[in-house]
Amino acid sequence: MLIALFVGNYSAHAAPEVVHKTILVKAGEVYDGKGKTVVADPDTLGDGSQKEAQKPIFKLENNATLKNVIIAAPAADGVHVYGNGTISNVTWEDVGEDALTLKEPGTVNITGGGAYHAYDKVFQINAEGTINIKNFRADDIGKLVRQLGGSTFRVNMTLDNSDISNVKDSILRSDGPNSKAKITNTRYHNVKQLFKGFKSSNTSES
Ligand code: ADA
Ligand code: CA
Ligand code: CA
Repeated sequence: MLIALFVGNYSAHAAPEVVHKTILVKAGEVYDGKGKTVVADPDTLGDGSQKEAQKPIFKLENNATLKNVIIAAPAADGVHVYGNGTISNVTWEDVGEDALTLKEPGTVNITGGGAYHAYDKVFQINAEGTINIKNFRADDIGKLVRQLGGSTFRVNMTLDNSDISNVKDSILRSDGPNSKAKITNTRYHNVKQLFKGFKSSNTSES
């Protein structure tokens, strides 16, 4: 009886699913990975190195949700978000070029999950908007959030109730005088800088 149940349902150690073509999550839809692990096909999406112009494993249209997924190596260009997005319980075990990019203006809410071993950036913000990160864990990264270098569109970054360790550069980084950053209730270990490139009056930590 027990054996029959395991054969039917037990998938905690299943081989990762290799994604050959970007998975599109359409506007307003939910992709629930139910705990599965995915990796990119390095030949079609990207090898997860620091080479630019790799393809994402997931592309989220406006108001889409991605949840309960583990992204392992190679992770290519991770997740691209076009507009608002909800990311819940997604873990990047070994971040690729970066983990997630905001490609069009919107608000991204990232709750739970974590990101590990990012040579440079975890969350890349290439459009005006807000990124709220909560109950997150990150370790061995360059930066947790990076507003596109040299850009001055307005970005609002918040980080709450998280645990961040071994950060080579900074947790939240911008070059934009209009962007804001707020960290609350968060533990750090071996973090070089909390904020970089903001007007100091636009940052707060408590
Ligand atoms: C770098 C690069 C940008 C863009 C970005 C990204 O900042 O200079 O052109 O490719 O990475 O989205 O990964
Ligand atoms: Ca990049
Ligand atoms: Ca990228």
